[in-house]
Order: sequence, then C-alpha cells, then structure tokens
Amino acid sequence: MKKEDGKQSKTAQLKQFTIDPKNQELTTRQGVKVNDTNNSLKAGIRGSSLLEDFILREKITSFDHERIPERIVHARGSGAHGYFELYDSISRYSKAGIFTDTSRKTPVFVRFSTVAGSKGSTDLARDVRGFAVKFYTEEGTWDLVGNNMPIFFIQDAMKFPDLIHSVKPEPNKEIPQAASAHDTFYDFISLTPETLHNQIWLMSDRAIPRSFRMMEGFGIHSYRLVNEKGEAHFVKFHWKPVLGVHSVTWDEATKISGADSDFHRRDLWEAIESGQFPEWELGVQIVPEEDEHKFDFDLLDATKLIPEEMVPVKVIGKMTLNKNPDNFFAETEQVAFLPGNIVPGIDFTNDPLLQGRLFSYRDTQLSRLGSPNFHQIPINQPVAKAHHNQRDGHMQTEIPKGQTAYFPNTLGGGCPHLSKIAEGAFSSYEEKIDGKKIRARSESFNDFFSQPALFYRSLADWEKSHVANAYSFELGKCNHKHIKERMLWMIAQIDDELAEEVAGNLGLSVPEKIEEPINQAIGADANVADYQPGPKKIYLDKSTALSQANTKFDSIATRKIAFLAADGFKMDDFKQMKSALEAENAVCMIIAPHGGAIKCDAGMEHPVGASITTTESVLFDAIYIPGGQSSIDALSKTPKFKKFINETLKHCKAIAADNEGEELLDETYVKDFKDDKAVLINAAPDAFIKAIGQHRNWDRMKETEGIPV
Ligand code: HDD
Repeated sequence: MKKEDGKQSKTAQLKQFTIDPKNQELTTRQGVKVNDTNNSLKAGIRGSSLLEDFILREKITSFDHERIPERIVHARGSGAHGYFELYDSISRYSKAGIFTDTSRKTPVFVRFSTVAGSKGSTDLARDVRGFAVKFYTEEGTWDLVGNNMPIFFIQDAMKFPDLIHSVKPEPNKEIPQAASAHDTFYDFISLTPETLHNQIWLMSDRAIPRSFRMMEGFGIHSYRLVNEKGEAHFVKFHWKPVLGVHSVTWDEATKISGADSDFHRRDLWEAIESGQFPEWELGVQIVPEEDEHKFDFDLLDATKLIPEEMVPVKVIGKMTLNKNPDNFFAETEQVAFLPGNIVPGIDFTNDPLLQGRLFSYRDTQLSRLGSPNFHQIPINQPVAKAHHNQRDGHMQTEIPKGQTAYFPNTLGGGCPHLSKIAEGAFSSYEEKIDGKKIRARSESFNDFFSQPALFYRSLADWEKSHVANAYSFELGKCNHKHIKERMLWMIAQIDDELAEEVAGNLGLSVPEKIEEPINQAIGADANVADYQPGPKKIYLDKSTALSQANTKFDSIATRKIAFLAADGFKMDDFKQMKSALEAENAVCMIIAPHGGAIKCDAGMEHPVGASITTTESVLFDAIYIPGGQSSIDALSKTPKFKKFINETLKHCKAIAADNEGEELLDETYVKDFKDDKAVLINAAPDAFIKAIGQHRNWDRMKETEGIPV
C-alpha cells in the first residue's frame, strides 16, 4: 500500500477545514445560538424591521456577497480529487520527486472546463475543454494546466485577449453564449492563420466529448525536464484516458444541452460516486536539447504538436480520480491553477505563449479570489511546508510568529533560511541566451497550414464528414460574406474538397485568392511579406494518434443502457442482459411509459429509472428491449419510444432486442437496418457488449442522415 505523498496528506489537511453541520445547533457566524431564522425582529408584530437585528443583517450581508467574479475563461467547470502514481522512475530526465519516487501516491485535484461559456452555460458547447491538474508534491505544488487538444490557437500570449474577445459573446448584444459560431470569432480567425490548427480541432469531434473521462489531456507547451546533473530535455505531457477517446455527435450535443446541460458534470460525479474511478495514464514525449532544431516546426510554437510517429509517447504513470469535492465553491470554484507553479526537476521554455501565461494566472487570481493570500485557501494550500516573508494582505488566515519578515536577518536567527540546490532548492535551468531584445515573431513560427492538413488527412471518413458539417454550421451562423469567404480560402489551404463541400453548404464559392494580407497578426512596422504563411509541407502522411478511430474500444464500463420496458416485460430476457452488462460495469436503467415501478411477467416489481416523458435518448449509449407482448404493446402506444429508438439509430448507437422486442423495432426505421452490426436481435449479450464497446457504428451514418428526428 503506497502512502499518500506529502509531509501531511492532502486529505488530512483538508479535513482540518471541513465542517459538518450534522447534530449541530444553528448559530450566527460568532457562534451565538439562534432560535428563529425565519422572522426578522420587528417593532410590533406588524411593524417595520429593526436595524438592530444583527441576525438578519448578518444573514443578508453574507448572502449579498456570496458571488465572486467567474473566471474570465474556463468559467464553467467541474473538479475532483485523486492521486498520481509513477510506474517507473525517469530520473535520467528529471530529478522531480514525482518523477523519481515510485513509492509515492501524490494527491491531485483536477478541474475540467469549457472555455468560452459562462459559469452556468451548457457542458455540451462546441469548445476546447480545459484539463488542469494540481499535483500536491512533497517538494511543492506543480500545476499542469492543459487542454484536451494538443495545440493552441495563438503563438504569443500578447494575442490572448484578442482571441478571447473574439469568441466571447459580442460586446454590443452579449450574444451568443458559449458558442464560437459567430462573426467576431471568424473575423479574427480568418485574419490570423496561426489559429487554423486549433480551429480545425475545434471543428472535430474532440470539441464535443462523450465525457470528461473519455478525453485526452495535453500540457501543450514544450516544457523542460531537468535531472540531478542539471541536464535538460524538452518534454510534452499527454494524458491518455483508460476508457479511450469518445465523442457525441453535434445533433446529440445540441439536444443534450436541452435535456441535461450538466451532462458532463453529472457523469463525472456519478462515476466517482459509484466507484468507477476515472483514470488517465501520463505520457511524455522527450526531445534532447541538441535535437531542438531537427523538426520541420519550432518546438517553442504552441500551435504545433510533435506527431507520435516522430517522437513516441512514453507512458510513465497513472492518475485516478476517486473523490468528489465536499463543497463546489470552496474547492472547485476557489481552486487556483498557475502554470508558474513548478517544482525542482521541471522548468519552462521560451515558448512566448507559456511565458505570458506565467504572468496572467497569478494576476487573475488576485481579482477572482481577492487577495495574494489565495494560497491559504485549503484547496490551494501546498502539502509541502511553506515559510516565507510575504506578509499581510486581505484575508490573512495564518499567524506568522516572530519579529522579522525580511531576509537576511539576525533577529529571527536567519530564518526562514535558504536551502542549497543539492538539498532540494529550486534553481532555474541555465539556458544560454544570445540575441537582441526584439518585438517580433520568429520566422520558424510561420508554417500555419502543414499541421491542420496533417490532422485532417489523419481522420477517418466519418470524422472528416463531421468536420465539414461543423464548418458549415459555424460559418452558416456568420452574417458577413467576406468573413465566410476568407474562411473558405483558409479551409482550402487544409483541403480543397473540404472547402468545396463547405462552400456548397454555404451557397458560396471558394475564392482563388483573397485581397487583404492574410496574416494580420503582425505589427504595423513589420514587412508584411515576411510574415505570410510558409508553403504547406508534408513531413508525415498521417498520424494514427490524431484519429478517434484508433482509440480504445475495449470497455463498456459506465456506459448507460436504456432498457425500454412496460408492465409484463419478459424477466428472463431482462435478467440475462442486465447481469451481463452489469458484470462489465455498465449502468442499466428502465425507461417506462410512467414513473414509479413496473411489473415483469413473473409478477415482480422493478423500479423505473425514468419515465419516457422526463428523459431523452441522447442521454444513453445504447438501448435494449426485452420481450413480453403486453410490454411491447404498451411501448408501441407511446410515440416517444419510437422517436427514442429512431434517434438512437441515427446516432449510430447499439440497439438490441429480444423476442417480441423485435416488433417494436419493426415500427421504427430500425426495420431497414437488421443487418447492421450494431443492431442485435435475439443475439447473445456478448455481441451487444462488443457493439457498445465500439462506441458507435459509423458505417450507418450516411444512410441514417435522412431519418427525421
Ligand atoms: Fe489559460 C484559465 C488552459 C493560454 C489566461 N487556462 C485556464 C484554465 C485552463 C487553461 C485549463 C482553467 C483553469 C481552472 O480550471 O481553473 N490556457 C490554457 C491553455 C493555454 C492557455 C492550455 C495554452 C496552451 N491562458 C492562456 C493564455 C493566457 C491565459 C495565453 C493569457 C495570457 N487562463 C488564463 C486566465 C485564466 C485561465 C485568464 C482564467 C481563470 C484562471 O486563469 O485561473 O488567467
């Protein structure tokens, strides 16, 4: 049994601050017992309320100040606690304890998020997802603040406010919420070709995950690992979900937003509560310093990934999330991630996007959390002991002892004292710098089209078709023709046929050239010609890791299966399928014409998970219909069951039925898909399990497009 890392464990530390109202009296904030929290103090039973009422004033004041500013980006998010375990030491590359000590169980807190929407927006927006991990290590806190896509939109932090202003609701009308499908975003994107790579990932299925638990995470930037000898290697961090990478379709995403806009948050919460702990393996791509310039792109350019075919991902450990927060605000809302939080053995690079982030996150916590003492909030406290001379400020909760708060000192015995590097003190990697101070962009950052094209080429046909649909939807929502045309030209740099298809859907043609300079993300004094995109290069035909067609399909754990049934359903069918699915840790739920309970043909009562009026097919991964004539007759009389089945078919999910269950399928479009490999009639449960594990049968995508649901 591994011990939890840290001088004290994070769980024990948080416990000191956790309060539980169970069996406790209601009091004021000062601890005075209260006997009435329903009526204010009044001058006479029907008279006005009195200012003297300290209980009323305290309650209302507290309420008035409950909200803090939401995050300027990534406002909508969900968090969980867990731990990280290292498989094998990589001391050759890094001296960080988390990368060398395999006996540790390092506590983590993770927050997943969307980027553009407000705190209350839908989980299913087409958007990048944040993937931020706080490692509470013995040597201090390390934050790996990444996304679910391996690249970013821009190359220099200087452009971040422009990018975000363009995607956020338009400032005159505050529309649209949590959506990139509008003019200002595409105005900016089409003038800033460096965005194109992340932009096409945004059009792909990665932007509409099935679950937080089924998406990858990436540190994005090249960081440095530094070993005991002070030698450095470039590193890119990858999180690989044990359940594979899976997404919903856009049609489902829009419907889920209506049916359950907390879909991802609920999914994460329920998986952890049910003991199905989400897991990711941590992988590293390591590049020796001397190989820095061996690539067709710049390692310091955050709009580029290193294809796994060029530098393989070495898996070094696993993260498990095993505990939901006790309080959303105290933990998930107040957690403060800072890319600048690193520990000895990990260091930054000169990536200009990363460099700007090192400033921005601390700065934003000051306005969000209100004080430089935000590290003292329990969720943000390191497990490593912290002693420093930083003092005072709003909400100081510690009581630093002694006469001195400066260094050097004699009056405090020279404490807190310095440590030697050999004793674990941080030392910045000594990088040789040779250059002049200059406000410009390196020419090596100038290739904007090679990697978006590599990504597109690597996709399966069904994924490509989703990209075309996404572009058509997003640009279809734009009002300005010149913006759409500039985008079409840009898409043509990725792939001509893709651009033609999107243009057809928009009722436009792909322009041969565009009049204005393409790359306007440069300064007024720059020579525009120097900053035009370089020619598209093909240094790799395809990269298998970029397509979700090559992910894992071996588990149905936590997949939700709707059992469509009514009174009189066949118990034998039901029992056989349910036990087979549950043995694989899938979640089965009866969907019936009404709530409460239904009876099987053996006369037993079974609780209904949801009545058909309160749920939708898009909240499930597959459906099963047990036999039983009276059950099927009842289902057949409720039209929404047919919509439920048709939608499931259209979304390419697995469908199984036994005995009379087939009759219900015959009343839907499924009757024409009986040869489909994920439509299973009177088949063994194993075949259904295999079909669910495949996530979707995309082979039926084209033929089912016309189904009118
Ligand atoms: Fe950022 C939050 C990820 C570039 C400025 N960012 C934030 C969060 C994630 C990322 C996951 C939410 C953390 C949480 O859950 O609390 N950001 C990224 C990634 C980037 C990136 C992967 C590029 C590789 N960000 C970036 C730049 C800047 C910022 C270039 C500014 C120059 N990001 C912020 C911020 C936020 C933030 C304004 C808002 C809330 C917060 O920091 O704590 O400072």
